[in-house]
Amino acid sequence: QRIIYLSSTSVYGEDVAYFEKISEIQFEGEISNNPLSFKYYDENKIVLSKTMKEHLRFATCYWHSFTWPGLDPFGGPTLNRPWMKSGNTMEMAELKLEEAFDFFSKITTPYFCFHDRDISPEGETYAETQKNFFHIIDLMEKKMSQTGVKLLWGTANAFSHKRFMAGASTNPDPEVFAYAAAQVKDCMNATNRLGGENYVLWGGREGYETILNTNMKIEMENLARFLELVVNHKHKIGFKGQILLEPKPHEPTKHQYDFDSASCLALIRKAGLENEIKLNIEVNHATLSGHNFEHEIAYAISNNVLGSIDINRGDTLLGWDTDQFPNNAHDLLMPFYYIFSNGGLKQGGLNFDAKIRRQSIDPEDLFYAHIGGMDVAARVLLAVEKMINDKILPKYVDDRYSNWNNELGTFIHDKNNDLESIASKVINENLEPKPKSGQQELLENILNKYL
Ligand code: XLS
Ligand code: NI
Ligand code: NI
Repeated sequence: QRIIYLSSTSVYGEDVAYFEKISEIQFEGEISNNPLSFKYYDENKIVLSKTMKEHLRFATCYWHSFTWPGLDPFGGPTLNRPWMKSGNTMEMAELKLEEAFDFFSKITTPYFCFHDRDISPEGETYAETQKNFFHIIDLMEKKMSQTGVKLLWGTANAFSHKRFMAGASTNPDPEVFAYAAAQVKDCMNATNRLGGENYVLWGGREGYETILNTNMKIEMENLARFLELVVNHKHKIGFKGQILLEPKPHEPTKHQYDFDSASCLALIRKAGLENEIKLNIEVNHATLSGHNFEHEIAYAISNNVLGSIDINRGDTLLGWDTDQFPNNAHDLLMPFYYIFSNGGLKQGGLNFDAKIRRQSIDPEDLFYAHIGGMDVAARVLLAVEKMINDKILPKYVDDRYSNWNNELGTFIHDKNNDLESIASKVINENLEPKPKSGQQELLENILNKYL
């Protein structure tokens, strides 16, 4: 059921379907040799009392998969997509929408995510940009109801255009702040209209290159003000989704205020919005910040700010955001264990903020990439189910902290006590802590059996 859009026929002379040769991807199981089938992701399979589809909540992303043309710092586009042939025009935007929804349906991710600038081009003025955007949003609303594909989150791109070269909400020029505010307002309204379950803020250039020209205090106060405006707008329009902040340590800017989960939480607290904003944690951003993914997940869960996940991976030999599709089960095991033993993704999901390599130029490559990512996540979910049911890890952890339930633990937390009364216990009761093994190798060996 292809929608009739303004003008693609005038560009091609026919109705072109880029993914025409590929049909909907089916679960065929481990025995199948068909590369265009799922080996582990069986969307209706029940795991931990819900279907895989309900747990994993996969989303395809519009930007890396449909907007990025294969550029790298040394070379131009390699991906010769029909919707890129005549530049960033409205005709191309309509065609891209058509092809993107064809892909979403065939790969069977129940969700997608987009930036405002992925789906429609900028005009000469903001008013024209806005008109372009809402024209595509109208068509998108139709495609969503035709296909049943839902929106995990929307976001505004306030980092690509040169007006944002010194940041968006942290720009020294308030006109840039206002411009970003206009974009975010429109994108939140669109996300709300499309029934999006979250709205993401990724800073992009909310940081600085050199302190020589930077007033950090003003920049951080303005960023906090921006967060406050976003939350107020959410309530004004009655948006039911979660507002999420996405940490990233650097790239594009050298120092980013949203460096990691902890820095983001500090910003959220600076704005007094700890009950309003959660985090969208990305694997490759975690590793670039010098943490691993499980640390970022555990930090967010421990502080009740886990919102959603951008699921990709980096390359240990390359020091930048390679945004590759996940394919390493070991790296996902502990993060998924934390997530699914703490209530799962809830309103969040697993967004493939991941791109194929620039040499992967065939239509099938985009399918292989997503199939691999979905299969590895499904495999890890199955392993996590066993881990949770076996209850081995909690036994070790609970045991390690069990003395906190005893008299001394209670005494320390009693607000009537102070450093002096605690210290006097050491002398009066002759306390002499006995070191205990952390048993790391034993626990690592236990993990192995689940993979
Ligand atoms: C870039 C970010 C970006 C956000 C959305 O590194 O991951 O893709 O997810 O703006
Ligand atoms: Ni991301
Ligand atoms: Ni990334």
